[in-house]
Amino acid sequence: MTHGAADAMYHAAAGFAPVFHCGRFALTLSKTLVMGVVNVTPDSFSDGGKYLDSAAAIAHGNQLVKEGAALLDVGAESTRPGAQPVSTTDELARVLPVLDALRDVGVPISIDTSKPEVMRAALAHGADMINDVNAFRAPGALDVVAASAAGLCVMHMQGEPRTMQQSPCYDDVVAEVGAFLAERAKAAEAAGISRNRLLVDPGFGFGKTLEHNLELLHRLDGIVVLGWPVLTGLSRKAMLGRITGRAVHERVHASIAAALLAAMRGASIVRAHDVQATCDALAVLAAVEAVDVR
Ligand code: HH2
Repeated sequence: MTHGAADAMYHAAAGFAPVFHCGRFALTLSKTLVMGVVNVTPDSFSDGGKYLDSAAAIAHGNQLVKEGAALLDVGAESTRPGAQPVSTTDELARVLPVLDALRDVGVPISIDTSKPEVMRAALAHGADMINDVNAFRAPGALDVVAASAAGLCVMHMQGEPRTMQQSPCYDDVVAEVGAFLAERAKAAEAAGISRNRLLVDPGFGFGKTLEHNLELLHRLDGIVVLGWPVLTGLSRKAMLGRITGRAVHERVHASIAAALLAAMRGASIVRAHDVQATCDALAVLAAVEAVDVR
């Protein structure tokens, strides 16, 4: 499906407005936006240790906004396969100074966390969005976010990060991921969160083999058709390493290709480490999609 076709589908879907409300912001999703990644971690698969120091993380966040990021996603716990959990105290000590310093950078600040205590503190410090790779399944998570005006990203993961890549298994990966996302998005709506505050994400690499990831990307329209705007995170991921044979820092070109494919299949937001390159590629796509061929 083309990006334009996906837009048309968004408009056609009953009750769906292509505007994402997150905290202080309302983002129009008429073209694919880039969410820049700020990992305040020692062990992220993509850039672990580079931005553990808050000053480096803050400088990086500012740089990503200059490069064109329409949102920033600040995370303090790696979710890479085999990652060890981080305590609430450590996660807060990493996240809050960076959030405080980046809050007025001019774009929504998303916090990548699965812990309700971290969500609560981040929202009190002015976070505009919570991105939860565990889809707000922790007890109390939905209630914490429902009490705010924040946006939510509900992501699919089979299993948990420590073990999720050991034996991922699906009969129909698109149908199963889609059913899970619809169930979690409806749970959020039942908790009082309006539809225009929700994004769904198939969770590339989270409990999926290369074949599962490729099928999800190939058939992304099967997730878009659910009616919630779709966020995808393919940047620098192992699946791109498997395809190209490249190490993690040599996956920029593959990441751009994957982001473009996701955008062309209807992704509204792409989560990316290489923001400027991703924005350039999406600008070319938007220019081509804007051609009026009557
Ligand atoms: N991927 C990662 C982390 N958070 N959130 C969403 N919604 N979708 C994703 O695909 C996603 C995510 C993993 O990437 P990264 O943050 O670079 O690595 P790590 O988890 O090792 O910090």
